[in-house]
Amino acid sequence: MEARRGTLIIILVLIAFSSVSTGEALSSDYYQSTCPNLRQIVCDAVKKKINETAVTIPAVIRLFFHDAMITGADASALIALPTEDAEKDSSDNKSLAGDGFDTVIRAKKEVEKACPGVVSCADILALATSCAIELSGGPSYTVELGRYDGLISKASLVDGNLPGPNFDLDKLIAVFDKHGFTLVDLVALSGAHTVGFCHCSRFADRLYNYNGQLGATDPTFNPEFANQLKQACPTNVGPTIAVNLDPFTPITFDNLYFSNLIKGYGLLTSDEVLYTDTRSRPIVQWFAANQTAFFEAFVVAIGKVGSLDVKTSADGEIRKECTSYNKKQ
Ligand code: HEM
Ligand SMILES: *[C@@H]1O[C@H](CO)[C@@H](O)[C@H](O)[C@H]1NC(C)=O
Ligand SMILES: *[C@@H]1O[C@H](CO)[C@@H](O)[C@H](O)[C@H]1NC(C)=O
Ligand SMILES: CC(=O)N[C@H]1CO[C@H](CO)[C@@H](O)[C@@H]1O
Repeated sequence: MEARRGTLIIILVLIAFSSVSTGEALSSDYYQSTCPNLRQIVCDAVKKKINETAVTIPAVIRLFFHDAMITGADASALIALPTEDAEKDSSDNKSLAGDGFDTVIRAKKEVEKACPGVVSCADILALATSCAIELSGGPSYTVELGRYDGLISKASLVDGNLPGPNFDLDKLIAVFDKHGFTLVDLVALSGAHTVGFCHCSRFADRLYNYNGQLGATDPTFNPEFANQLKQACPTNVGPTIAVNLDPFTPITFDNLYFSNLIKGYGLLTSDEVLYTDTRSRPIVQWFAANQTAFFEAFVVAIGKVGSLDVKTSADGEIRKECTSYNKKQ
């Protein structure tokens, strides 16, 4: 009897903990009394930054995704360490645009003026992402809040945990499934490639070395698009040269990404495969035909991104500065 009671208590404790880690601690009115104008303050900072450079939009969205995939949505990707072995220092992260980091740092500064010491950098990043999406024509959605900032940021945790541009659908599913994303989530989230840039090196093999065959071009490319890309990205191209992920509406968050895939205008293997693989093709066709359906699915999926491994006061903190832990570690 005594032992059984012990088991019961352990089970109850486990339930309590698991409900925290799945993000049930989050709520949309979390800062209602401590920082009532939070969303406005963050969106104003994002707007200001977009006015300086449109790269802000994709940079913030991508930063949010990368941060959440590694140790959860806890702003661990923002940590800068003198030892240069934080998440942001990983080779996978090399291409995260500095403007994403800068946006969060600036928004935090404004938030601290209005409501000092209460709002996490993780929540500011989640809000900034939703502002960037809305300001570029995407869906408006309510952001669940109450995340704490993480206490762990390690480059070594990144490798192998982010999807790669050459992944086929099985590999993409493997990475997303680990975090509980469905195939519809995966396809909807990939729609974030409706904005932003991509460096030539990420798809050069599709143009010049398809399947390891020198001179071969991926036949799933639209030939006209492949020719345009060869001009923008010649074989001797510099490492800083990048092209738009969505060649038609690169700074508008719309469903053209999906019509592009149908026409062979997907830039990365991981983009085009969503159409060429018959398992995901119907979802691509659905989103290409119906932007509302894409937006609805995207809002569900980005909500899941934001609730990955949420930290609490027990395993996180409210950082004073987004790029460093409060206490020296
Ligand atoms: C499905 C698997 C994914 C793969 C393989 C992938 C890969 C990539 C690659 C290789 C780039 C180009 C980076 C560069 O050369 O600078 C990129 C850019 C980008 N990705 Fe993804 N990504 C994926 C999913 C996502 C998701 C889920 C999001 C957000 C919800 C996202 C948001 C972005 C954005 C906004 C950019 C443009 C960044 C910029 O212009 O600064 N990606 N992605
Ligand atoms: C946008 O930038 C211009 C100068 O480039 C400036 O005059 C204007 O006030 C800015 N708008 C906002 C909302 O910051
Ligand atoms: C598009 O999707 C929305 C949301 O799922 C749905 O309500 C609407 O009926 C769809 N429109 C068409 C034309 O199928
Ligand atoms: C934006 C940013 O901080 N990028 C960093 C990613 O990692 C490399 C090192 O691998 C750094 O040099 C970059 O500054």
